[in-house]
Amino acid sequence: MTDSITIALSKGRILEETLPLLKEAGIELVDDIKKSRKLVFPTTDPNVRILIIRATDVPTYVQYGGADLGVTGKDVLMEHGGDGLYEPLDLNISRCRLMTAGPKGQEAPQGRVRVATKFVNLARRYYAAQGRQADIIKLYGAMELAPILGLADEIVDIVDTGNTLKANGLEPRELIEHISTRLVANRASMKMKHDRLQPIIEKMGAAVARRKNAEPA
Ligand code: PRT
Ligand code: MG
Repeated sequence: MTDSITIALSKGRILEETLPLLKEAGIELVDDIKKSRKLVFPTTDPNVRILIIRATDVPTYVQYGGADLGVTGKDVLMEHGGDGLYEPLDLNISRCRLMTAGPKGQEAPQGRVRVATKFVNLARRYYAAQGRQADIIKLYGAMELAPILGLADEIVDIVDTGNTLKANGLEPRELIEHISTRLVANRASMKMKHDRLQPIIEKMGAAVARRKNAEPA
């Protein structure tokens, strides 16, 4: 049905900041998600349902049309690649930086560098663009351990306060990209369901703008 809309949200830290923005677009969850084991949730709009899935799965669901809209980090989108996706809105939430990092006081090696990360595609592109030879080692978490245990010379990871790096004897080296959470849309849905999606995008955009205006200068 071209009238019903599915929105894929990332569980975890992004979710809490996303729900108020959706609410300002007139979409509210009916259930208490903390008490539920459901994956698909009805909303106060009978034509809108919400999926709550892993951040890294959001681009895939939206790309293949399993969801019309999605909310996920720019880091996840850069790693996934943009095929089949529009990115109509920067939600300006869960902001952080994607950086390289290594042992404190130590310089990156001159020749080949061993890099541990969960962002393998992104890291490969970054080091290639820098003209640096890199062996990329895929990890699924706790990247900070890799340099300590001699697995890698550097990591590519998300940095916010820098406390995690510091606590593990690492320091940030190069900034790869400023990251924030984005609204993405399926390309076919943007055409077929334009009249349904456009008002949601506009209202969320207005909610983001109101927050920006309320921020201290
Ligand atoms: O948990 P799961 O494996 O499913 O995925 P995830 O850990 O990527 O999800 P989640 O919910 O933790 O993060 C989702 C998104 O939040 C990311 O894709 C980023 O776009 C955004 N974000 C914002 C962050 C952070 N800030 C952040 N600080 N994601 C992760 N971190 C982690 C980082 O990996 C590191 O371990 O926090 C640590 C660094 O924080 P500081 O403050 O110590 O520097
Ligand atoms: Mg996590």
